[in-house]
Amino acid sequence: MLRFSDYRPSAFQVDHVHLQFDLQSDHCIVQSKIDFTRVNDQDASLILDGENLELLEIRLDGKVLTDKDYKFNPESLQILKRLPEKFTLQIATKIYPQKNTALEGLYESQGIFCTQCEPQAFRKITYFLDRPDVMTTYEVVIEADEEKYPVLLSNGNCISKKSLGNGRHLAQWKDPSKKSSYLFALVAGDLEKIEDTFQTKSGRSIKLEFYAAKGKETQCAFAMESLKHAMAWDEKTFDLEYDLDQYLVVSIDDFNSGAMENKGLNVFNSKLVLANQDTATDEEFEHIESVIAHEYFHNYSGNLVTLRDWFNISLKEGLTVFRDQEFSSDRVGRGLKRISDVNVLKSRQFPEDAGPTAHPVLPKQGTATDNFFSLTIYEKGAEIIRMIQTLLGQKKFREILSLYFKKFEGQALTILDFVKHFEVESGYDFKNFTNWYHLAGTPHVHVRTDWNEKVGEAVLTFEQKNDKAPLCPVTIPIVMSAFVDGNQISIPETFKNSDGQSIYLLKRDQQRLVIRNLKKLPQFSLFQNFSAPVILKREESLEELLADFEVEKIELNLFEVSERIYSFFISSFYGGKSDLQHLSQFTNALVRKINSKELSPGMKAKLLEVISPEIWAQNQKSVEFDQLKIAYQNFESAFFNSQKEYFLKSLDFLEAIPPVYSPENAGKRALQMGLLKWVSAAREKAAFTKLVQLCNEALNMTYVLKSLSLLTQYFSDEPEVAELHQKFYEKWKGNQLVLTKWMQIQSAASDPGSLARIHSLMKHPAFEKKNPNSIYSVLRTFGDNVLVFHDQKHAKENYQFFLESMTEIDQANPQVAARLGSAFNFNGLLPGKQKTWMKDALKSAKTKKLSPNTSEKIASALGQLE
Ligand code: HT7
Ligand code: ZN
Repeated sequence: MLRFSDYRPSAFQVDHVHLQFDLQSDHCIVQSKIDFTRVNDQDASLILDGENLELLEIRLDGKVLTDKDYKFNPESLQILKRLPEKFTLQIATKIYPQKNTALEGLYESQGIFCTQCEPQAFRKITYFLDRPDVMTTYEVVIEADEEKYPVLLSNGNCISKKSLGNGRHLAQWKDPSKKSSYLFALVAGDLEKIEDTFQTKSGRSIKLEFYAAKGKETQCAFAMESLKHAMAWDEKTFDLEYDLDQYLVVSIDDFNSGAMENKGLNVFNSKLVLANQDTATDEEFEHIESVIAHEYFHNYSGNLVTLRDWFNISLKEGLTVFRDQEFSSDRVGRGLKRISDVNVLKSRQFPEDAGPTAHPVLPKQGTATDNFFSLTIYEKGAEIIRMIQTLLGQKKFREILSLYFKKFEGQALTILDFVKHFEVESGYDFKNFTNWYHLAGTPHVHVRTDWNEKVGEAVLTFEQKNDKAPLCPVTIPIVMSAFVDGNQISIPETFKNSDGQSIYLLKRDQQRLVIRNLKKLPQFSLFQNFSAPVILKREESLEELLADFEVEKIELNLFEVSERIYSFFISSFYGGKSDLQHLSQFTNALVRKINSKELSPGMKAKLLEVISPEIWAQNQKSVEFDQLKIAYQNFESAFFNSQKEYFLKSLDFLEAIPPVYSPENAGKRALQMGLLKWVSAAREKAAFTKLVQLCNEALNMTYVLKSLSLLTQYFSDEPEVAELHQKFYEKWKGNQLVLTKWMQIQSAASDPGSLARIHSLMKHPAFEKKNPNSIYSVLRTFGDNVLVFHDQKHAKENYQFFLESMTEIDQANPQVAARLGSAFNFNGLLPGKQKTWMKDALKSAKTKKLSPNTSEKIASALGQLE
């Protein structure tokens, strides 16, 4: 078990490291030369991390060590000899990248060598002090076959390249910046590139290069533009200029996660860097822009100011997510971006925080460091940073953050150092606030409004409760305003941040806010822009919500009002009732909003989205998912029928929007397809015709994929749908990225034959057993599809099949297998039978030989059910 409290500073510092890689057809020899200095603890011996390494030789200050001088086991290498103050170790090891299916350390993907060292896989390459607080400079020599691997890359600058005359060549790279070992990278392959430059604020010219397998490099053009936007944004917003002379990005097909911010040499999952109009959807363009920015922003938040240890990972991840969210807000629109970020938080992070693997943003312990890369660390971590911004106001916050990067460059910090910096610079007391970092679980905030007409007094009663941390209140900033007859009134007990927002602080379990001298009960707008990551329960009637829907001006809050209205209807259909009168009142108001000019098309599309089952379920104690599925179906047809004519008329479009991606075009397309979804959900013939037409004729992947997805979801019985699938497959047979999306829409559909379809997808030639994208697109989509996965009729088989697949994948790739564990987040809500079936499937999985990553996920899922 890893424990936060076990942290000790390293007794040795690394002054410099030189690495030599000899890449051969079935192995690689790695020779390291590491200069050490003892920095404290005169008696400590040197213990280096290493995993699955074949040790060939060790030299201390040039002299070969004998096996009496050192001790090694599968996890470490200890030097037993007394070490001087300063010394150099040379270590030769042999590794097998071609056999590396875990995709950690050095591995080969489709003929390209590449590395993934975060968090602790540098130790799979060579023996080292593989911990983020050991930062040093690197020099790297790569030798490989000249024809097969003409491109040889590492961090920093290429200082020489030469042919060795025997069919092999070498390249030498030097990284002038000190970095942690998790940021080391090497790539070798037959790659092509596109190039550009970025002129920094101070006038330096930075060389930008994107590499991909031959023929695919032109698909990096959008990502290149995104990078330039991100570089300019970080200069403008935080006065952060890129520090090296070049910035390289490589696209790789087999990659466990989205991308990696290695210093000066990012490695990207090809799905997050390759895009063109024919093959990528609007959502993907948006996602690519934000991930390119995220990895670039890590250059400061992570690489230059790094983390002391892996418990503090949110220091860089939470902060970098916050930074990429802010960047994307400026690119695509603040309101829409906030809606989609809050949606990720509510539909994915909240379930994680309520599920078996719930943990604080600053965890105290863990089994597998890999499992720390959670939605909680990333998304909740970003929300905590956002609350700090809310408390101080954006201007002040940005000044202090900018200072943080300057002050701590080259250092390894903790989250509490970060908060301390804000405390010192702002004078704000964050003492109680830091509980957000230490507690697991999402606080539920209950708000009641009481109105005493006689004395003209309104009382807001707030209560916070967190099942995972009872009796531990957190400081919750509630950004709020109140209106009487449309005029804003001032609210007592609030303070204003530097942006002029009024903030009420909920610090205790229960608080009352009394507003006196009123003629009328005000209309309150609470938690503006989702000012704290809480589950809000407001005692309010559908009438009140419908009234709010008419007047709410903040996009995020308007969306949330619509979400709560949808929730009301789903609950009544789930309870076997329907409320058609209110439904038509809502859809009339919705149609008015869609027809008006006050909202953007993208925002109108958002209002057409029904609350997701994952979010709806959050206020329940137990859920019969099959009944919930029926409730959704019944609601969908009632919703359509209440505006049948309007929806049918909305189909009069084919593709009037230019196919090119832009946030505006994306919003317009989203609205068209949002309307078409409702007609499809009612299984109207007109929708079918339209979808087939779009599928056959549209020039843009957003239309094609969305149409095929709606056809699969609502018209799977029509023989034409199978033909369209076949046609799609034939057309895109050579393009694995497109086929991954194609498999995903099939896996996401919720008709009764789901498991059979998952089986056949996994046998389909499009499914690549060892490719993480393939696995995620089929299995993770299936496991996270709550209405299908937990359906009573099929749950038993679903669970068994899912866990068998998970444990099989674990043999080859533990990180990917463990990530499938998100399927267990709803276990706490399952009805009795499903609980038993899930327990049985988990127990049988537990008997297999599992990696620490997967075993931790399975054990906690089981623990929650027992
Ligand atoms: N910092 C990167 C994390 C990452 C990762 C973590 C575990 C296993 C594989 C991984 N690949 C990349 C990505 C990021 O947050 O920017
Ligand atoms: Zn990151």
